[in-house]
Amino acid sequence: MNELLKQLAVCIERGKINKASPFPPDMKEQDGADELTKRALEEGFTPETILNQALMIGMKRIGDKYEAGKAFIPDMLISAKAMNAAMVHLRPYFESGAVELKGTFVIGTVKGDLHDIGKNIVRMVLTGAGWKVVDLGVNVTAEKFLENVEANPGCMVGMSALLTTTMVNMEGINKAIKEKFPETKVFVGGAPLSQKFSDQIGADGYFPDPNKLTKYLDTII
Ligand code: B1M
Repeated sequence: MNELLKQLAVCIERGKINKASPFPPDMKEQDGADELTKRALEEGFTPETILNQALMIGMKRIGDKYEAGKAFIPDMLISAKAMNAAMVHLRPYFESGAVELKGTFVIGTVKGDLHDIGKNIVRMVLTGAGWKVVDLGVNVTAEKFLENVEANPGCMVGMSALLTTTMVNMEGINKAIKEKFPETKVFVGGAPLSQKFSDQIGADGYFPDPNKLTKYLDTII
């Protein structure tokens, strides 16, 4: 792996936000996710490469450490902050897509779930691909989805979940949307999901990443 991307992955894993950040102490005075992402773009790495070959790798490592009992919630939080500092630089690239709008996409992380990094990336990529995105944030109830589907006739819906305990909430939300607005397409995504799960809850499809989602949406509009 390229040395710069390697270093950036370490910044995400260890929660090194920027040079000014005193945490972690052994990385004091070193560049953080902020500076290294900027440098990677300047050196010509694409936003997709930076995301997939550095940021996601760092996030996976901290998640694996947490699972193994070698890291704790504050560690995941500080990694998320470092990730957000990196995403500030990638956002304009992901969002600088078509100007003519293809339609409206309502997106949210489902009830009980506070993970929003993946959902935010999906929002940025969809915006860049020419969609008007209505982002409902995190911990979104069926009622809030319904209100926004009603307010955006003809929209499509995306639900995100990162927890096995919250992905189950998608079934009720999907059912509520389909009962009131049967024509509305509802898509799901998030690390613990699968196409099988999407089929089980009666959703219109599972997408492991935003690029596959946008490509598919282009085939159905
Ligand atoms: Co949490 N957490 N966390 N966490 N966290 C995970 C998800 C976990 C796998 C860690 C682990 O144990 N290895 C684990 C879940 C285990 C499980 O359910 N099987 C876990 C846990 C247990 C928890 C808590 C329960 C911990 C606790 O309190 N005991 C707690 C729950 C809080 C809650 O939500 N109610 C919790 C809290 C947190 C923080 C707040 C500290 C923080 C979130 C900060 C934030 O999001 N603002 C956090 C973090 C950072 C993680 C990890 C480390 C990273 C998640 C992430 O951002 N990934 C994560 C471990 C891991 O994933 N390796 C973990 C990067 C992101 C870009 O990927 O979200 O998958 P992802 O999005 C991708 C795709 O999935 C897809 O596109 C994105 C870009 O490619 N996608 C979609 C996502 N949504 C889509 C929607 C679509 C289409 C595609 O629409 C149709």
